[in-house]
Amino acid sequence: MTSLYDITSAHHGPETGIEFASRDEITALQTARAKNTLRHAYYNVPHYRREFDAKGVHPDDFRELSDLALFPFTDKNDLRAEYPFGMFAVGRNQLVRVHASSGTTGLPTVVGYTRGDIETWADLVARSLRAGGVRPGDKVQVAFGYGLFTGGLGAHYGVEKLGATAIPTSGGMTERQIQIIQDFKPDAIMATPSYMLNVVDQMRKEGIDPASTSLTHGIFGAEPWSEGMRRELEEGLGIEATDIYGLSEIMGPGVAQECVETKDGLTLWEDHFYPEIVNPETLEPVPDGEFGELIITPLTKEAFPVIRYRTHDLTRLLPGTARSMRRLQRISARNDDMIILRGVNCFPSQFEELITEDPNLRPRYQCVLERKGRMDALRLLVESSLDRTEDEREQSRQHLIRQIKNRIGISVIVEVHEHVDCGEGKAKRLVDNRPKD
Ligand code: DLL
Repeated sequence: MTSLYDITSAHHGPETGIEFASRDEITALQTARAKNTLRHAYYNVPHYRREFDAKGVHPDDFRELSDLALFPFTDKNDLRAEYPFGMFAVGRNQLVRVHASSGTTGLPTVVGYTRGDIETWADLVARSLRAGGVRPGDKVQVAFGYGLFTGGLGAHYGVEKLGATAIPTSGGMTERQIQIIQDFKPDAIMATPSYMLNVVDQMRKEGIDPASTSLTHGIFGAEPWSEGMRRELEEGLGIEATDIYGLSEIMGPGVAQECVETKDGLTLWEDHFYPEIVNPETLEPVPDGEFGELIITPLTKEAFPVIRYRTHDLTRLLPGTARSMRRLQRISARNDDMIILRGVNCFPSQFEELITEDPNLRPRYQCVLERKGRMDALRLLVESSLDRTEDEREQSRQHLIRQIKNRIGISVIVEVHEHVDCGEGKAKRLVDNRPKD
């Protein structure tokens, strides 16, 4: 069966082909594919038929990319309302896989893939791996969780598609991960950055120098991380570390990937995804270069087309560098993670940069929101580096309080602990213990 979206025969080799296409070529491809996607959603998903009709728009109203702004957004709640399979645009006999994302509250969102979708996904992860410096023939340890989460299986198919060897360790069981690294000698590893930090620390505990392993490349993502964390992982492991982005509702990992030669943000694979940045309050599109919420319309999805999906991820669009497609600045925050403390807005990731500046501290941390009397208070739990004295910890604690006050503008309670548990998959950075009223 040929794909619904076989509009070009663009090939995906480096230096040539679509990754280096001109803006005009990309725009033409996006326009044709967006039109198909709008039609596909309207004629095959009752939710979109209803929403477009209610808004008085029809796929024929779409002529150029800016017309996409006429169409309604899709949010997680729309997907939940159709739980589990109501948003699928193809019959069950065409569906070869489902994944689900748990989210923080409520029902999971369920996503589906045709054979064609799985092929496209594998292609894009293979392309991402190549951009991150992985080559055919390399061994790649996949330490993202395998299961309903898209990380493990999504990465796995991409590794195989690239012609590399997948080592599917999945997440967790850190001692076994380390044994496999020692024995199988992988060239690259894929994991959440916070989990990779666990692996590094465990190696040190076992007396293994993390820089002595066979690893040369790390592809990290699925959660926000900072330049400080990149330094920590690159220097600790002696590797090149790049950032991979994606979300299950759009596909999974491989929507955007940082190029190893520039490490300047993530190239968004624009032949398959159309990005917009909107003001998170007004939802009006803002120009490239301005910060806001990322909206994505996938352009080639068969089983699960979504229109203008609200990612809630905050970033901005930058011009292409290593590739001609536009880049996303590193995603350091989600608008639903925003902490408003006595009128000052901040995000957990802002603390990470400050924490990584202090060699006595590890970027393993958690923000706990509490109510003290009538006031909200923020307690920041941070882990200390191995073998630090009481004095060193106390100095670091006081220094961090001052830095947060000076650079972010809020007063927080800081506690330095020997161990802070943030989980083994995506790190849980924010715990809200305020009474619900
Ligand atoms: O996390 C897919 C993925 C797996 C991406 C492995 C990269 C690697 P979800 O579980 O649906 O999918 O979560 C998606 O995670 O909206 C972001 O808030 C966050 N996220 C993903 N990648 C990054 C990243 C996968 N590189 C949500 N930087 C997204 C910051 C990220 N946040």
